[in-house]
This record gives sequence, C-alpha cells and structure tokens, in this order.
Amino acid sequence: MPTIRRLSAMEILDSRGRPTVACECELASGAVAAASVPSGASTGAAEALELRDGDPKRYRGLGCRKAVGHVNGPIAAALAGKAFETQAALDERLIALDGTPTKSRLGANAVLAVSIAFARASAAERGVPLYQHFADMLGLPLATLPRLTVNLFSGGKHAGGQVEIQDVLIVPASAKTIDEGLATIFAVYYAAADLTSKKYGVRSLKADEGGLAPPFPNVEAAFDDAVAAIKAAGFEPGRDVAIALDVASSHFFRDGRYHLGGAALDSAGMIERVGSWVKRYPIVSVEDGLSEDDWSNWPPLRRSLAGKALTLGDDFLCTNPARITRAIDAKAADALLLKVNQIGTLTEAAKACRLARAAGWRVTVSARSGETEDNWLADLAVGWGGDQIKIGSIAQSERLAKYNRLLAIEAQAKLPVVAWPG
Ligand code: 2PG
Ligand code: MG
Repeated sequence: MPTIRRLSAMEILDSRGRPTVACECELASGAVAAASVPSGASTGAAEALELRDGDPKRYRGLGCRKAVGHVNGPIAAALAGKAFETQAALDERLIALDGTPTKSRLGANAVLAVSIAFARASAAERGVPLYQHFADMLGLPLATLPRLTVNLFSGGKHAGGQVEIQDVLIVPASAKTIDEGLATIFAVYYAAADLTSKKYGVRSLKADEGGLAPPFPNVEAAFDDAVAAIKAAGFEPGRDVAIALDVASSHFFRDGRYHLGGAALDSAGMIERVGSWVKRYPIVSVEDGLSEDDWSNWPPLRRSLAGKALTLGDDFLCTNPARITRAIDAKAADALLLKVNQIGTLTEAAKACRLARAAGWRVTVSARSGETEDNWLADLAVGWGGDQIKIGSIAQSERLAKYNRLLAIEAQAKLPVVAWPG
C-alpha cells in the first residue's frame, strides 16, 4: 500500500511566465515522482480556488508561495507516514484537511499538485505506466486513444481580442492514428499561417496556446480561412478535417447580452447565431456557446445542435459534479470538458467523468492556457477513455510535451483512436 514518506513543493513558472505549484511525492517503497499544475485565464466562476499570494510587488500578486507553503507545512505534516490504499483515500483526506467547498483554505493548486504527484508515485510503485494507473483508478479497460482537437485560430482572452470567440480548433476526423492526426494538423496549421500572412500582410502573432491570431475582421472570416486552409492542405472539410469551437461566451456576455461583432444578442439570438455557423461550416463541437450562468437557455441550445455538433460545457460545468448533475437532469449539454484543476483533486474529476459517461455524454480532456512541460494530461486522457483531447496548437513545448507523450503512448499501447461521433 502506498505510504507517503515525504511531500515537498516548490514554485515554478508556467507557459505565461506566471508562478504555479510543482510537488514531489516520495513513498516508503522508494518510489518518487513529481507533478505540476496548470492555470487558466478564461476561468469559470465556479472553479475551485487557485491560491495566489496577492503581493502586488511580486509577479503582480500571482506568486504561489502560500500554496507551496501549505504543501510543505500542514499537508506534509498531516500525510507523512500515512498509508493510502487508493487515490480516493488520499484525496478525501486532502478535501477534509482543506475543509472548504472551493479549496480556498489550502488552495486547489496546492491540493491538486499533491493529488497528481501521489498518483504518479503510486504508478511507479506498481511498475505500471501512468495511463494504466489512471485506467485502473476508474476501473476501465484501456481501449482507445483520444481524438485530437487542436487550436488553429485564437481570439478572446487568449489573444488580443481580434475576434470575440476564443478558439477555432481543427479535428483530424478521418485520421486513423495520433501520428497521422498530427501530420494532418501540421499541414493545415502551416497552410493557415501562409494564407493569413499573405491575406493580412503580417506574420501571424501566436496566442497563449500557440494558435494563430491574425487581425480577422469578424468571426466568420476566421471560419472561412479555416476552411480555406483545410482545402489548401489537400483535405476535404468536414470529412478529413472538421472544425470545433470554443466560443467561451461567458467572456463577452455583459448585462444580459452577448456582445459579438458589434451586435448585442439576447440568448435566443446567440443560439441562432451559433446555429447559423454550424449550418454554414463543418463544425462538429461547440464549447460554451452560451454563458456559464445562462442555465435556462442551454437546453434549447443543445436541442438546436443535436445530431450536428456536440454541446460541450467548460465554464458552464467547471468539472463540478453538482453542476454536471444539474445539467444532465436539464438535458443542457451532451459533452463535458474535463479540467482537473477546475475541481482540485483527481477523485472529484473522476466522479465528474463517470457522471458524464453514465449520461451517455462525450468527454473532452483539456489542458489550460497556462501549462507546464508536465505531460500527465496525455496519460489521463488515455486512461480515462477521453473521446477528445484539447491541448492547444502544435507550437510551444508545454503543448508539445503532451502531444509527444501521446505519440509515445500510441507506440507502446497500440490502441486505436476513438472514432469521431457520427
Ligand atoms: C478553455 C481553456 C483552454 P483557460 O477555455 O477551454 O483553452 O482556457 O485555460 O484559459 O480557461
Ligand atoms: Mg473553454
């Protein structure tokens, strides 16, 4: 049984140069492993609390010394020398130690760093790959690899706000392997970079997740260029390469209206707008098409997209079992965006995943816009049977670390990629 000998944390920097938490966990068996946690920018209001120091003189208040101190102090003191038969036992102890609904006392960043470092050390103790350990945690057989959904164009909070919506992603829908999927993405990404730099006369800037951010005049221009890039790369839009959106609409919803392209749409108008995009373009998944608290309008949004595109909840659900249960009951979505740091422990995220699956939903396992070079996300997506994975563009090492890990898992586990939902 894994017995914790030592826990220690330190502050490291993420892909935006902001502090985050890394934790090392050593077990009595000698197994030792480290993990670090990501951080979002377009965060949902219902997310677990990421504890920041708030000292404006250091990292604009974003320091993580308090969270690190909580791992090295009270968490280490409570857990050292203790045995935990399961991940759930460890996580329940962490939740009790924090004692708040949003992990605001110890910080979700502190708690999650311990949760993942313990999982990795436990996998090492068992002598199994991390993806296998994650599968066993959920009691699932290893069956598939997730389908890639990769940022092509970025706007909203991850870019300079050129367009309101946050991500136009491409999906290598007909690729049989991760390897083939990445080669497909490469072809489209560079076709898009060539096309937009010619069209707009500038070398495209890259957004937080490596997506291209040319000065599009409006959202539809970004969709047109995505379709053009897919064709220019020699693929058939919709059949070989499809489009997925992260509308991230909570971030342009103010005073009851969606402020999009000069218009101020009400919820019905927003549903209509999203519907018109899905009709005109090969869009197969729509994330946060409505704002996180626009509960009564999510069911009509889902109905209007049913059979054409997934209704995927990110800020709307926040990987939070209570919100997911409410959304299942209301038939408000049919897919979950799963980000473990929105909830703060692996066990609670696993519960979110189970709930979504039991309702027949699809699951997209997602990175954050602030990431580190850690690659546990790839193992998690495989182990938990994610239908899709969303990591960011094929740019920047914090993204490539996960893509390269998927390639390594594919080579080792020889699993097929999930078929795109028809
Ligand atoms: C999202 C994520 C990842 P952030 O909205 O889906 O793209 O962004 O991590 O900033 O919340
Ligand atoms: Mg999102």
